[in-house]
Amino acid sequence: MSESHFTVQYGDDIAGAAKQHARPEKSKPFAYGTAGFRMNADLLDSVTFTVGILAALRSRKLQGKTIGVMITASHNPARDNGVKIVDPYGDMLEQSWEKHATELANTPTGEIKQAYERLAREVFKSENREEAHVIIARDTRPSGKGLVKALTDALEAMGAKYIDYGVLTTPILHYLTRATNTQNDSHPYGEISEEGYYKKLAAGWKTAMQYKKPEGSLTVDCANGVGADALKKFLKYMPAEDDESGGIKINVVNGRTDDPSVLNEKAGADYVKTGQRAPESFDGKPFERWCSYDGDADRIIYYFTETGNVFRMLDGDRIATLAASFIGNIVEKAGLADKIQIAVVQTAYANGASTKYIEERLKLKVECTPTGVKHLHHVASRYDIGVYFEANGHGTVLFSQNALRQIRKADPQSPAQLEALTTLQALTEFINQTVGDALSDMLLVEVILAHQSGDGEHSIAKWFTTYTDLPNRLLRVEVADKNSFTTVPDTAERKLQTPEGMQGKLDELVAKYTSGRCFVRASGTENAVRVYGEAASKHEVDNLLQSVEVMIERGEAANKVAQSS
Ligand code: 16G
Ligand code: MG
Repeated sequence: MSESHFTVQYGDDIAGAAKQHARPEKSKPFAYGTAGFRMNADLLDSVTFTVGILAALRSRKLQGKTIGVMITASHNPARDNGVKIVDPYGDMLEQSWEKHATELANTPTGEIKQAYERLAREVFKSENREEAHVIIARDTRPSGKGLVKALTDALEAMGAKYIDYGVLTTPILHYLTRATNTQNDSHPYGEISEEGYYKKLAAGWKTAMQYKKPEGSLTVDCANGVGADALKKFLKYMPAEDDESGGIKINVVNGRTDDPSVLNEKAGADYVKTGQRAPESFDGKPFERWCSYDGDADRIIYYFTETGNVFRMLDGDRIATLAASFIGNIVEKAGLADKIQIAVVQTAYANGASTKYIEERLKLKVECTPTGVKHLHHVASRYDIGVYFEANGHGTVLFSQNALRQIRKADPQSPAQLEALTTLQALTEFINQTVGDALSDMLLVEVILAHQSGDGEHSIAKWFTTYTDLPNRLLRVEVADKNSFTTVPDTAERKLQTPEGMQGKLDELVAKYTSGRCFVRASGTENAVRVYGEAASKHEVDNLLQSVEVMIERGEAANKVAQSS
């Protein structure tokens, strides 16, 4: 730590303000995890206060750029809440700052001022009198309002300027953060308002759909969360349902945001994905398109039933393959294939069949990263076009400056090339460049399906039959200490380092199964480990996962004996 002796500005009132948001004495250590702090809302007041301190500090460190703070616990039950920081271009807080967030959150209330000053010295290196700017939004949880108060009390004590945007989806807050910070650039990201976001998405949609009419209707399960409010507002900017160019009928279900107790209850992307089942209120006729958002609308899962009531789900892997194949195709049609490199970024949870399809059929590069949007986003941003999705439905498509330039300056040589370029340009407009976004991803899927419809077969059924998933299962195993499960660096969580010897045993087990694959990692959000497995048949995968569970439980039992003797 630097021992510089410059005067640390601001924060004089921080000690007094902190007392109003005291850290509970006996609380467990808090950690800024995969997606910020998330826990029972009753424990979050002091944590959110410290996030306010850090957000102001981060803004000053970045010459007064605007930092976003989102208060949400996504798909968790209504009693939980969470808080996370958004960096100026709309991506997640830079990883090296996560430890600062954790440290401040764990500082006893009486020592906050000293901790702030120590941290300011460490990160600023010299005196800093920048103005700090922060914008705030929250989801529909009842605890959100009180947490915003904790946050703004800290911002006021830090002398930061802030705007509280009230209830918004997570991706809209990310959008606003980037729009605010790029307003004076040659290509501003968009108007700095919630309406600006809806207008940008609707304009892109209209351009992409100018010659198309989607087949049938789409029904959206909004998990009784903030996505419902956003979607209803957004629909006012869309072409009329019966408009021949781009008109679409969108029904909203599970859109009750007036009753917090129903948030994420038997509904939403997580409910559908983890249970591989339809949400409450589902009454889809065969081949009708449905999708589910999660509680803060940054995840999406599609599904439909086939005749005979067979439930078919299209998860993040399917959206990634659909998007990569469509975008690859129009990039080629637009004559840009040799100027724009496309890659797909997945995690180890991606079904092996999707990876094989992308590599062998689409002939695109696949990268695998650890779990968590920030990791995928980071890698995807290295490519001209980076398609990234987690199987659970988090994801988006990123376009680099080079890709945008190539698309802008391309000179179409035929009507087909013009159409491909126009569609590509429209995608760059409405696909959220900051983070996965259920609303924008939904438009992406709908545009693609509309472009692929028309030969008599239902476009969603055709999408489903592109490849066949390998049978797979995900298990959650409770362990005494999930931190005793660590993975080898740079293996994207696919190999265990500890407990010692466990990976060897796992490899031996997996080798016994046809097309077997299995990995174990500690959850970043719960005190448990997750076991994911695939094999050629359902019977084999069930058998494999059962053996792995027994192996982990034996390890735990042996550990217990060793500790008590
Ligand atoms: C968080 C992550 C999500 C990840 C999940 C894994 C964000 C915005 N969210 O919800 O991407 O898939 O954690 O949870 O990054 P796990 O570590 O408990 O398996
Ligand atoms: Mg979410």
